[in-house]
Formats: sequence, structure tokens, C-alpha cells
Amino acid sequence: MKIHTDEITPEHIYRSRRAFLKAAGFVGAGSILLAACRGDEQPAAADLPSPTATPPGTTPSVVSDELGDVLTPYEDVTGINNFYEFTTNKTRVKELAEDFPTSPWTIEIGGLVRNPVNLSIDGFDEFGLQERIYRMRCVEGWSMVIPWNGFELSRLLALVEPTEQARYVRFETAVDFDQMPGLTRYPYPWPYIEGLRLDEARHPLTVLATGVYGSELPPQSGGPIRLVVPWKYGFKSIKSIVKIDLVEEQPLTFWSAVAPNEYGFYANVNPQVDHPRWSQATELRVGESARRPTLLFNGYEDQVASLYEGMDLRENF
Ligand SMILES: Nc1nc2c(c(=O)[nH]1)N[C@H]1C(S)=C(S)[C@@H](COP(=O)(O)O)O[C@H]1N2
Ligand SMILES: [Mo]
Repeated sequence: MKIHTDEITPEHIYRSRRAFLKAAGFVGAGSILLAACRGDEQPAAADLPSPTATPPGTTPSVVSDELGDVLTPYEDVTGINNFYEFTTNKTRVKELAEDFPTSPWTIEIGGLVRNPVNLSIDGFDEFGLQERIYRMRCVEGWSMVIPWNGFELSRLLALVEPTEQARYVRFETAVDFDQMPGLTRYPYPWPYIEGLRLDEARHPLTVLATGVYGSELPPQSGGPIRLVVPWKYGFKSIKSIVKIDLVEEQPLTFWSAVAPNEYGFYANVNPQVDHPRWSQATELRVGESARRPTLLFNGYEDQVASLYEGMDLRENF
């Protein structure tokens, strides 16, 4: 199930994507290092046609999410990416990640568990692959609707059996100096690390994705396996995972280490809690021309609000 990356992009789609990127400050930004997750540019409205629906050769079962929002085209989902290990340039991740080997692949799952395992990519199917249509809201203020294929992280956690001491899950991305030029180019605290509280990790909305649009997950999207936590800002959804550890203490995550005042551990999507340098009240959906309101917990409030009962969401941002 290989996807051809050299398909010709129809001119109008190419132009609309280009216009979006430009409007959102993704093209020709002065600062390379701080371009994306620390971008100074607040994305602005652009004059764009609406996105095309399902592209040929792919198999989502629906054309929109439960709110009626149309799926972001495959070309954009896999052509506009944040993956700093390769580059901070969103439209160049795809070409730089093209030769990143995603098979064979093993994830090591250990730490405070009764049954540590090394899982091969071929074993993931056993966890029951499902399709999940999720909104993805980047902390920078843009968003997509993406049809993932994957399985609930809770299935994997049940297999390894966390001990009573385990309170958090820590995730780690691959480090490959031959394939990832960003590792040497940007002075960041590699490897990319993310974390969830154990109850967040066990929540049925939390998935490990191994596919998108019914095809295998390409490297620029975090192939062969990445986390998807739809009610949190996109940076929590760590890509190309090689290690998962159950731990007792809240892990120091990549973006919290880089800028603790800007990126907290929880990173729940919240229109009322602004980023120190820009508002989070609205977002630009890729393919749309006007900004739309951002929803509390990215529209998953009914499912996840109870996880944070009694917590100050401003303090625990
Ligand atoms: N390892 C790793 N994971 C990562 C990132 C990254 O730079 N490295 N970027 C994050 C950010 S900021 C976002 S918005 C999403 C983007 O996912 P996408 O490119 O599939 O849309 O991946 C997240 N996961
Ligand atoms: Mo992001």
C-alpha cells in the first residue's frame, strides 16, 4: 500500500495551498529557527476555494467529521507538516522525509509495567485497527480534519499492565542523524519527547495512528506510528515513536523544555487561554478563507472535560 509521492498536483489545488501557506505566514518567513511552533506571525484570512473532498485511491468512509466539517485533502494532510527533526519548513518535510525507513520498526514499551514488550510494526494490526476522523489544531493557529487509521493506546497499555506506581506515559521519537537534518541544524533538546497523564493515555479518544486516508502512514506524517490526541494542541501528537515508558513523575516534554512559559504539559486546546504571543480564540482551517472560532478541548469537551475537573486550566495550560 505505497503512496505515490510524485503525483501531479492540479494547478488550482497547488495555488490554494500556496495562498494558504502565505496567508498563514508559512512562506517566506524571516526566522528559520522560530518559524513554526514559535512563529511570530498570526495566520491571517486568505482568499481560498474550498478544499476538494476525498482524493482518488483512498478510502475514508465519510467526507466530514461529526460537526460537518469537510476532511482536509490528502495532499494537504501529507504535504503541510510540522516535523522539526527534518525541517521547520512545512512544505519541505515531505521531500526530506521521503527516504526515512519506516520498516522494519520496533517500539520498546517498558518502565513501570509488569510485561515490557518490544513490538514490531507488523504486530500493530492485532490491536484492532479503526478509522478515526479527528480535528487537528496546531498551537500556531491552523487546523485540519484528518481521517486516521489506528488503535486505542489503551489496548497497548492493557497488554503491558502498568504497575500501581505508574502515573504518566512518556513517548520518544526516533533519532536518525543520517535521515534527519534538523537534529544537527537546530539546537533543540532532542529527542522529541511527549507525555500524557495515565488517565489521558487510557482515554478512548487517544490513539496510535499507523495510517491515514486508508493508506500506510507516510514518514512526514509520523510513520510508521504516531500518537494522536485530538483535544490537545498538535505538538502533543508525537511522531515516529520508538519508545514508550510508564513513569511516576510528569515527564519533561520537548516544547516545555524549549519554552516553558509558552508550552505547558497539558496543552489542551482552549480558546480562552492565549499563547503569550498570540490569541488562541480563532483558527484558520486549511482550505478555508476566514478564521473560525476555536472550540474548547477542540470540540471534544463532552468526552474529556471530566478528566480536568477541579483543575485550573489557566495554571495547567
Ligand atoms: N517528533 C515530532 N513530532 C511532532 C512534531 C515534531 O516536530 N517532531 N511536530 C508536532 C506539531 S507542532 C504538530 S502541529 C503535529 C503535526 O502533525 P502533521 O504534520 O501530521 O499535521 O505533529 C507534532 N508531532
Ligand atoms: Mo503544531
